[in-house]
Amino acid sequence: MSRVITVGAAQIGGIQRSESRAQVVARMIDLMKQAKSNGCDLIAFPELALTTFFPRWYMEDREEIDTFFEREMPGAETAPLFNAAREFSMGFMLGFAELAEEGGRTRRFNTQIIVDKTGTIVGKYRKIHLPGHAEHEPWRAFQHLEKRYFEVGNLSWPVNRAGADLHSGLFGQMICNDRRWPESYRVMGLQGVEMILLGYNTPVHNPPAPDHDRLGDFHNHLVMQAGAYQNATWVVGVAKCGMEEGCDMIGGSCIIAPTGEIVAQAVTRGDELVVARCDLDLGASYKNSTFNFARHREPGQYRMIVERKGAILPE
Ligand code: CDV
Repeated sequence: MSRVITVGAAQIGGIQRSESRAQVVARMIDLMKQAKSNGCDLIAFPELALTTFFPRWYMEDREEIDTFFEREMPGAETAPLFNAAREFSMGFMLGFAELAEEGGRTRRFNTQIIVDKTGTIVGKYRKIHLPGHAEHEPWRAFQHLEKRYFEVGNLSWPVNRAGADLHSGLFGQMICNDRRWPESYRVMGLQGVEMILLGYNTPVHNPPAPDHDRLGDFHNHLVMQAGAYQNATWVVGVAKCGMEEGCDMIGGSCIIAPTGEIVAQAVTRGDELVVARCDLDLGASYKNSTFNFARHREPGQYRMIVERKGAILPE
């Protein structure tokens, strides 16, 4: 039986601070309508898709910070996305700031979920590689305070089987900076992942290393293509991009096959739907040959990867 699903990478242009969630959700529903007319089974939105990328500002007032977080999912403002999923019979992936009451305390995570065609949440991931800093660094053109506003995710990288007409595909997730780390992909590769969905917000300018700025688009595709090939999986990378509150962010949303090839790519830095037909079995020949993990991996020789954090140079 064919296991082809049609996937839409729903790139979103800048969201300004003055934009309400209702306005953003309306933009997302418009992209879902386009996806419906393109026959999509699944649509993927960017990281922290419901608001502007707030970690660019230093804030101390907890009430102000929490205006960017969701206390429930779906909540009143996000319910239309779940209703559209059911109406269009289309799954979706959504990134948002999550406020959770867990273990008797309030916790804040940079979170992504996968929702199936019946509007049921079938996968949840909390970002593990949080870039940036925790304290105000006024020398920067803009802040990147993910280490201040979020805890490190505590769910590792789960791979979830999605039924309800997503061909029992094995779906994994990562968020933005995770895509630069091979460990993120490999933990899911070891669960047989067939498609990784990931959203990102990547400024063109990198304050600690401005000489990298000209390479932002190249590095974006480099890491996702390598991760796709080395783990024989589809990778769907979705940007929030363009000019947002004076901060310019890269686009380049794309759908990458397990061959490592980009099969569809955005050409704008605004709201744009990128569509591809993805055969979930395409990675099988790689998983059975070059990347037959059970046959060729040598985990006994990889101990340093989990035992050591930073590099220690030899004498
Ligand atoms: N949102 C991100 O994780 N952004 C980082 C930037 C700060 C480098 C990224 O890896 O794209």
